[in-house]
Amino acid sequence: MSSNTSNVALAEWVASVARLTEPEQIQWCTGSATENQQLTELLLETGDFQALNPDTHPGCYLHLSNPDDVARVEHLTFICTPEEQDAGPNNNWMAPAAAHAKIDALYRGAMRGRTMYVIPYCMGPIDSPLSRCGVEITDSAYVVANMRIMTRMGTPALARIEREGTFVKGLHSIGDLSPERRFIMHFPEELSIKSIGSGYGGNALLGKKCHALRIASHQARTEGWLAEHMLILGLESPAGETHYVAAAFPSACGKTNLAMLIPPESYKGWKVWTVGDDICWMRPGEDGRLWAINPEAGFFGVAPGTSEKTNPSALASLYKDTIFTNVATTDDNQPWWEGLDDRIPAKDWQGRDYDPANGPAAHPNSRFTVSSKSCPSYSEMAEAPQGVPISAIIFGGRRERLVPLVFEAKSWAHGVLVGAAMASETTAAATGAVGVVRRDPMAMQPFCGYNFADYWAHWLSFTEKATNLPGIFHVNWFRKNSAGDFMWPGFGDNMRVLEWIIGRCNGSVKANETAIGHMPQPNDLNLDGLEMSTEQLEALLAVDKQGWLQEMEQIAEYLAKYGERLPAAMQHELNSLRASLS
Ligand code: GTP
Ligand code: SPV
Ligand code: MN
Repeated sequence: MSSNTSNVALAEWVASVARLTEPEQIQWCTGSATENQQLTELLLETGDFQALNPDTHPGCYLHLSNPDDVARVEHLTFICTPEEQDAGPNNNWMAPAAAHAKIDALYRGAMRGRTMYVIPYCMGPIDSPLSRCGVEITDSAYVVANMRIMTRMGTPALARIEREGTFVKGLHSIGDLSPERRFIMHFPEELSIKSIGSGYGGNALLGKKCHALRIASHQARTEGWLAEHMLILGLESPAGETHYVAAAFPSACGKTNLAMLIPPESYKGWKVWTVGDDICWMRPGEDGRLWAINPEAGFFGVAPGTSEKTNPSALASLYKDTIFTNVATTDDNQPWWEGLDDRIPAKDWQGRDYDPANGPAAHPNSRFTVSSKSCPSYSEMAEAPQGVPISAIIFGGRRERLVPLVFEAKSWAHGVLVGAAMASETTAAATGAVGVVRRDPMAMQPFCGYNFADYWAHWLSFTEKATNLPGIFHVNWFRKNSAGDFMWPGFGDNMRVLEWIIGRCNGSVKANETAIGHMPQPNDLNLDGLEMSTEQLEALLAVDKQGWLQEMEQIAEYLAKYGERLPAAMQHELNSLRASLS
């Protein structure tokens, strides 16, 4: 065993997991091309992969998951801290000893007849001081194939682990895929994760939500940085100046799309560069600014709605070396999903002949896994060890009503309240009802590895940690009119809002002072080439004081759940907002 690594803790952990799960063999992953080739052949043999049309989509494969295993499972996700209060009202909690006992019983013999893969990985550029390493043990070859795209996986990561001596331990088994025996457990104090019973996305690719958000948020708090559910983009102006922006929207609310935005035709010379589409790790630099890296190396993006019109850069990335999960296929075996184009699919996401009576052809949470380097807007800065300096932080959600197109927080503390007060209609990214408004502070409700009250206190503490903090903004692309249509065109046209935001950051545009924050006056937004009536725009920028007062009551009620632990500054911000509204 010890011949595979000089790190004794790693060798011992792998040996102990093997004793518990009893795999037929153990394979240490190097990340090499040969290894990936062999893995792909195996996945094709077992039927876990179907090759897609090699002429149109070389190196692309389709994976159809168990129909009971199609999204994250928040009710089966636990934070296991010694004290329940440390997990907070925002998390399901289990005592560590009870959690280990419960899940270890399910792991006993779970890998019999299977290969146990040991995947060393690095979250973030391999030579960045902001990056962190982990090792995932899994019995799913599909997980290995995805982790190879989503992280820096293999020999260089193992070398870093052996140099540094620390790593996050992630144990994953698909178990019997039964939702009754499915758990996603996190032990922040032990820097470890145990997941069983699901092979899907955030449940199984442990580097992503489990490590880079739940465990990392805990590490970030103790070490003075932030681990956030945010995209990172670079906005280059015609003058060649680039501003970096981080934005937190809940799952399936537009991060991948905004990160790859293509400006409207009237925006000659403007360009958006993609640094990341889902996760952002930020820490104060010596210059007092926040510097951010994308800990991931690939995109695990929502397929439905991705088209030449909405997100051409994403689409252009998907013609080679992509894993598609739960999409439909056309009669010539190309991947297909709702919103792609008007072709009629031949097979649905369960491999059945397509019949509209069975619902959408592609599962609403169907996804593509692709290297970020395949994206035409890929930013070389995604490899920069020091990260990129953040000029603005944007929060946003899906809100049919009330919440205007954009507003700017009056201060960092006000911005923290704006983030904490976020709400959004639920989506197919997690199991459960879709379209229900729920509180999703900083888009982290499913992902914060500790008590939100302590998390907000941590956010508030950045005024003491950094002297040049980014501005904080809130956007809503999803307002609807009485006919149920989106009032804002969204997608590429979101550039118009980004321009205003950058203008605010460098002091070149003015703003209206309103009760909820700073807002553009209608003619501050560049609407060249857009057909939009003055009434429509005014409606998008209106502040409905009565509606906001009601919203404040709901926010107050929500925050009250955190009791004594809620930072006093949050209550203070809330009180002053209410005062300005009445
Ligand atoms: P996760 O990967 O789950 O974290 O999702 P995400 O936040 O990256 O969301 P994504 O960009 O994949 O968008 C999800 C859905 O929202 C897709 O179906 C998009 O087409 C749609 N969407 C994205 N941006 C906009 C927008 O500006 N307006 C409208 N109306 N829809 C949008
Ligand atoms: C999300 O749900 O926010 C995702 C997809 O990015 S998953 O990796 O499944 O969490
Ligand atoms: Mn996400």
